[in-house]
Amino acid sequence: MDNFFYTTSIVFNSTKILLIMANYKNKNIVIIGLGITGLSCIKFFLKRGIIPKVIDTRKYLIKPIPNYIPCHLGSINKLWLFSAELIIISPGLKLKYSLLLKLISLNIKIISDIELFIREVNKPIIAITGSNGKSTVTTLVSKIIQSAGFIVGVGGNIGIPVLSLLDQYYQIYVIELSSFQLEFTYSLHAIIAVVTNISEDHMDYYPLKLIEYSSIKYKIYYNAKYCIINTKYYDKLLNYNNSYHITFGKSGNYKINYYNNSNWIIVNDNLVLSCNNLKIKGMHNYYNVLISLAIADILCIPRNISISIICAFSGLNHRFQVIHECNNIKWINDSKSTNVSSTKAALESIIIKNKLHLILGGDSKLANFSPLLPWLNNNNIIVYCFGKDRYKIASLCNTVVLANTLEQLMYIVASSVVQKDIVLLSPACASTDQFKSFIERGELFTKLAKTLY
Ligand code: UMA
Ligand code: ADP
Repeated sequence: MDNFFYTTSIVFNSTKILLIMANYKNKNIVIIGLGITGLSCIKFFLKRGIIPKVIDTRKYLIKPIPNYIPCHLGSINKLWLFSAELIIISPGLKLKYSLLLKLISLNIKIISDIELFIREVNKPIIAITGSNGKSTVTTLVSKIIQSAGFIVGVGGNIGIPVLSLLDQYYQIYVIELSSFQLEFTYSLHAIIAVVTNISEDHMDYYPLKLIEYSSIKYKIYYNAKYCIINTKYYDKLLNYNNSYHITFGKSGNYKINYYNNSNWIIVNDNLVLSCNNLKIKGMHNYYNVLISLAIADILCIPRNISISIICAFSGLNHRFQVIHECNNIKWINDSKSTNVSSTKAALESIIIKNKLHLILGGDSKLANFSPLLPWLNNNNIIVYCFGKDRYKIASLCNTVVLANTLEQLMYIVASSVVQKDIVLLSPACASTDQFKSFIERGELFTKLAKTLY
């Protein structure tokens, strides 16, 4: 088994793919949610000569739609739902469980845009989910595949609705999937599937908490040919018998070991690359590299290509990114940290020379912040909290600086920092209580860091 990555040649077009060319003609179809997903679904059906009904609980449209499409705004139109044959649900829309159960009991099919997409494509899909690291791995993997000469379609939760990928020719797809997208996806048969890691997130949405959330994430492995599995969870996943298993983590086929004063990427016990050669830093990012290399190896991409792309990759914006350095003070934007474990990963990656100014806050999604306790009560760390759940986080700290908004806090931070300090925005919360997205939050932090200091 050790050598199978290198002896198995994967010819993309020969991958066994279950093609379900669904026929939607004359069906009563309802799309719920009119964000970028809903709009891509409308386009999908109109192209096939089908006019769906559309619903959004918001009172306004983010983009105009043709006026011949029946459109219900401001609430859920239950009459439309109960008379539908097929419902396409957007990931940001959470229907009440009781309503979902009733619809399912009436044999009304509820699917995601991902399900629509899978039914249309006949090229291999690499599917990536997890609590953190999805976008980083999705980006790195697609860069490697592209450098190897393949035309790669990248989409999903990363911000590009998958249905928009149908407009062009691709040889392979790299798709990032959220738990909300996986929940209503049934026909996925990825050539390679990975769950990067599992930690608490979106606990406001899952009544059965982590068990429910993680079992939805693991759906990605059903019918996958190669399952890349974090050794931490391997025991729970032994029943995926019909696929090849490749493990990564502290141990496994792909692992990180400390050797000769440096962390090393090790593959099947062979030293492959010193982490000193990487631009992205932190153990969490080294794990992202392990996954990306494992995927590239399965695809038989020459190692020299994979390694040169991995070494050149400097990470994505808003993910643990130094955005300003002045007077020996570093400002780090980690606005994409929307849960506790990504903030923990950031804190574990920082070497504090003087003081760390840690900015937290936003919508916690019912998170438990206790894993951050060692940092919340550390004499070298000054904690600042803002946003909707600031008091919840503050209740765990001995001392804390509080303000309603990020902007107010930034004025206080800028007047307190001295040489060798680090300022870290790693909020551990969603941004949506005060911002359109993590991007807007990160951009405000960057602008204020550069103008106030
Ligand atoms: N909304 C309503 N009423 C509705 C429909 C939506 O109030 O009827 C609200 C939602 O609560 C949400 C917002 O509108 O706050 C957007 O929801 P949406 O389903 O319309 O979202 P889209 O614009 O289609 O974007 C979605 C994903 N958004 C969510 O899952 C919230 C995007 O992931 C994804 O990039 C896009 O589809 C393409 O696949 C974003 C995200 O935040 C980046 N994902 C979460 C995460 O990463 O933690 C899961
Ligand atoms: P996702 O798409 O899953 O949200 P991103 O790659 O966008 O993941 O990173 C989101 C946040 O998680 C950032 O703060 C980033 O620094 C952190 N992060 C990235 N990879 C990991 C990982 N493997 N484990 C923990 N945190 C991570």
